[in-house]
Amino acid sequence: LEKKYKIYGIVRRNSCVFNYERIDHIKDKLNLKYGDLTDGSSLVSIINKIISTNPDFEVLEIYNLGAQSHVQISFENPEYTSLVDGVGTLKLLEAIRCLSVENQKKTRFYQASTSEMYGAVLETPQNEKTPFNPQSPYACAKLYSHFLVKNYREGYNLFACSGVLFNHESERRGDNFVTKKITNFVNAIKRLKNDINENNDENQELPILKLGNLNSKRDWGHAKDYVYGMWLMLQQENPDDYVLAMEETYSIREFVEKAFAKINITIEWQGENENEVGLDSKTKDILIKVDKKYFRPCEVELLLGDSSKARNKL
Ligand code: F7E
Repeated sequence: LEKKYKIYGIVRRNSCVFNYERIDHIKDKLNLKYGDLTDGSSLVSIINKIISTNPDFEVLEIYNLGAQSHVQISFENPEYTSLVDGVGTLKLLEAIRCLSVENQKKTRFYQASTSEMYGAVLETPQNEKTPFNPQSPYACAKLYSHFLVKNYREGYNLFACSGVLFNHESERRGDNFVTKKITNFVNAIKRLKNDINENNDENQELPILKLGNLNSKRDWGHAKDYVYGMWLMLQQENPDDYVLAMEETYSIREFVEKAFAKINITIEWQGENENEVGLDSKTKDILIKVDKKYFRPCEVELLLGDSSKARNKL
């Protein structure tokens, strides 16, 4: 919007509720259409509509950020994840391939590839040349899309780029991703402690945060910077793939400790593996418990990006 683009977006129909919460403040400035990545004809008709209502358009940038993006849920819904995150990309690329040559030349495509494709990493740090070793239905579907983009770029000369993005977070992150889960909880504890102090209610029980693997490490950045990176990829003379990463890695355990430090609580860890707990070192209240429900059938233990190509070229 800051760049004065005319923006179209696709929304999925949901029963009962409008799921616009995260875009409510800008919704009136967007042209939203009902569609779905599993519904190829909806994608074709939306793209054709955009082109026919803007006959003199200079560039059409298509950002494919749609996905069933939760890694653990992809083990529970593997087919749906593959259809949206894999075949959905094929449907979009086909919609672009079938445009007239003139319109195709004005269309640029961005694919949200992911550091999850490195999986059980074969090299550290990970860059564009690192071999992939995916560990979830999510990562396998994304890898299929990643190679499709390369294939359509080379085979049909489409301006199509993949950004291999490491974890990118913000206040809009969904509540069941680990950073938001932890920060929401720390916030709730802070409020509760304030209430307890104000009401002198020392019998009030504190809730417990249940987490999975505390030792996996992620290279986390801020989503806003990464979106700028996506846009830069589409402004280059030639399409290419790029890794975007902060080039620093931290464990979930360190994230927990740093988040609690913000409200002056030092976490003391006791026990091991699924019996591990985290206590407030002063009061000895248990604040965190490991719950094996959150362990994944295959875990991605370490991600650390090398984004020198993007840093040099973009
Ligand atoms: O997990 C561990 C979990 O779900 C991070 C998506 O945007 O980034 C994201 O994927 C780590 C994992 O993100 C809990 O086992 C421990 O090691 O926040 P997450 P993710 O799986 O890294 C990549 C780049 C994407 O492409 C994805 O779409 O944290 N972990 N305890 C936990 N994770 C969750 N969700 N919940 C826990 O209680």
